[in-house]
Amino acid sequence: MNDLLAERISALKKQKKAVILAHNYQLPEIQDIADITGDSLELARRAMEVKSEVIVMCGVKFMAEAAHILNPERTVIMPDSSAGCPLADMIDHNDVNRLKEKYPGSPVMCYVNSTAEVKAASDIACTSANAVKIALSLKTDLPIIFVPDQHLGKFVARKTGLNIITGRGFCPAHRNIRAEDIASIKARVPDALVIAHPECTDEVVEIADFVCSTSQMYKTVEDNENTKNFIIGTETGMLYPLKKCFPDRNFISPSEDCVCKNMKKITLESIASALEELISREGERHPGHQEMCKTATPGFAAPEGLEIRLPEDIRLKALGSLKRMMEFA
Ligand code: CIZ
Repeated sequence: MNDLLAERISALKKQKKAVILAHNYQLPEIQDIADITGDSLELARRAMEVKSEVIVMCGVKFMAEAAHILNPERTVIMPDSSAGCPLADMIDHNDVNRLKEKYPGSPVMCYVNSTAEVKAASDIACTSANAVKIALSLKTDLPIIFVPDQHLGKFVARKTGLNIITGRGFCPAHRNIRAEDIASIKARVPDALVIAHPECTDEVVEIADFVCSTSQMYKTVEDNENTKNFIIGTETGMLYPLKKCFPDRNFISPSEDCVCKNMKKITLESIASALEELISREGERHPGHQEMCKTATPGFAAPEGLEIRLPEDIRLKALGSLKRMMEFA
């Protein structure tokens, strides 16, 4: 069944000159058919290099927005546009503006897991892979405003010693990882090293041997060549690419509940249907769509609800934050 769908997607991809980008947290079968996999930083970077007409973003909405912001001449679609990020939606640009009023002159750093409006209201974006480096580069005596993730913000504050005012957001999936579950696995597998994502709670981060982004987890496993067992404190999807890369190691998830339901909304069926819908609508124009599509492929109209496209003023302001971040990529 999956093989048939994969073949169908491959033919549709050729027909539509599409490239498939998939986040590390996607279902295994999606990672297997993707042209590019990685964390949000890698996906954003690779989206900028893409020459294909269509980018199919298999991730959550802020990732598709980032691909569009960085690459407006491509058509960016999401196979399921209801795949949002609860963390990103915990703050809006009004909250950022209120913080700016409260801390005048303070630089605003936003985690890439944020809406385009929040990025547009911020000075610089960051991912968990470069947040520490970016915070240190800000060279300010004022407090740094960090939104929306409180746990990543606190992690950066601890690592840098900087005064960081954090938002109150959190990732509901990472909150399901509990320090006591890690401790009970360690009791059974005492040699296991704990690698945790900085979106985890403070208690988990405290007992972890390493705290890093998903892309940095590969390097951590590689560097610890004599270790067989690793407890991976992040979304369970990450175990699949780690096992693929290091088949001789064991990766243990501390919680079966550390699952991002939004990431799992994208299926092979939804990718095939999205591409089919694009093809069937080719050449059509929806009323009022022409203006929105003026940077898209000529003669091409992406179905409403599938294509991610932002008002140009927001896109340009958010581009500033993302471009400044890319200098640290
Ligand atoms: O930055 C990302 O892609 C996320 C959400 C996690 C990570 O560290 O890779």
